[in-house]
Amino acid sequence: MADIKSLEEKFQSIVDAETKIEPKDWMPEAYRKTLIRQISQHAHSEIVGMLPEGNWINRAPTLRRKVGLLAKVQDEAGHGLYLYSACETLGIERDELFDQLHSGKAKYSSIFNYPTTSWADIGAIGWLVDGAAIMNQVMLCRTSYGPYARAMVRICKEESFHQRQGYEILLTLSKGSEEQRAMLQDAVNRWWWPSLMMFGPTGKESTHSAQSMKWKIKRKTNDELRQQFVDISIGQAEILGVTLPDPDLKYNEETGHYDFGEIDWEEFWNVVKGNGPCNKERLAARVKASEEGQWVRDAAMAYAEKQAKRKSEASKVA
Ligand code: BYC
Repeated sequence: MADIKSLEEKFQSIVDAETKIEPKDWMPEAYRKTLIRQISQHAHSEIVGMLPEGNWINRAPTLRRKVGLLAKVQDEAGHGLYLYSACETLGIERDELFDQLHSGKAKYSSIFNYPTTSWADIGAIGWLVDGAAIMNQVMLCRTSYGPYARAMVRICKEESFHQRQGYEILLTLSKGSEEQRAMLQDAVNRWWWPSLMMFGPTGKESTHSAQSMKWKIKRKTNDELRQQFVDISIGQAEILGVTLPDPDLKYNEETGHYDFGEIDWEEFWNVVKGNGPCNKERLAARVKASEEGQWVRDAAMAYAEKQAKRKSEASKVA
């Protein structure tokens, strides 16, 4: 027992000194579990996050828009793969992670359970959803676990391209016809609140925050990041000529930040628990893709085994 305590103290001093923790280093079991939970949820979010946008690839209004959207969705698949790889360094198999997603045991970001009903939604996802994601993920480039921090550096670079492609779609709509401006406003009205929910629960409801901050897995609280996101979005909304759907949004001279209205936490928890508008559809799509792709994985495994066998036979002969 005393040994564990001294190992934990040493671990904390390494974290406090801003030295990265690497896969083979000793780490508290709870640190490992927290990371597996967070990194796998993040990976699942990237993979499920391809679905709402994938819905618009063959309906993009121009070839340029289609190419941009295809590249973005492809990047998201890549992000999922870097994150699953980072997660595997903590001693869990990818199949187990997939099983957790497909059985509904693992969470993924609430935001991907909302439908994309118009082209403006693709712009709003880029501006607000990727904007919120970057706000949260920039701090993760400095997270204490080395493989996660390194994966996040590349992810953040790509996310900023995503955010700009979305904002540019909206900027174009903002200069368009009356119908296009109405479509833009409608998308912002629907995506604003769910984007604020992406940052997670407030205050003490955020059960993991205190420990994750101590371990420097998280560097800022959900509320700090949400506030930063609100502050930065106001000027961007003005440029687009849209209003944000919150009558309580007001600059507070004392705090130097924008006050905003109460988030509908009942809606948030409902979506997190699987009862959002698209939860069932999203999971069913992932399960179907996994089942239909089984033969590809089987063929790849059979090929790898054949190659390994040939190599070992060749080395016996030599
Ligand atoms: N949705 O103690 P808390 C993207 C859960 S992908 C669902 O604050 P934590 C993108 C939380 O898991 C964006 N569940 O937790 C991709 C916990 O439940 P469990 C995803 C949520 O982990 C494609 C409970 O609530 N980004 O960028 O300290 C296209 C208590 O919460 C949510 C990441 O995953 C939610 N929104 O903080 C476009 C970033 N929020 O696990 C864009 C990495 C909370 O105890 N993750 N919960 O059952 C994080 O930074 C943190 O995990 C969070 C939550 C800030 C999300």
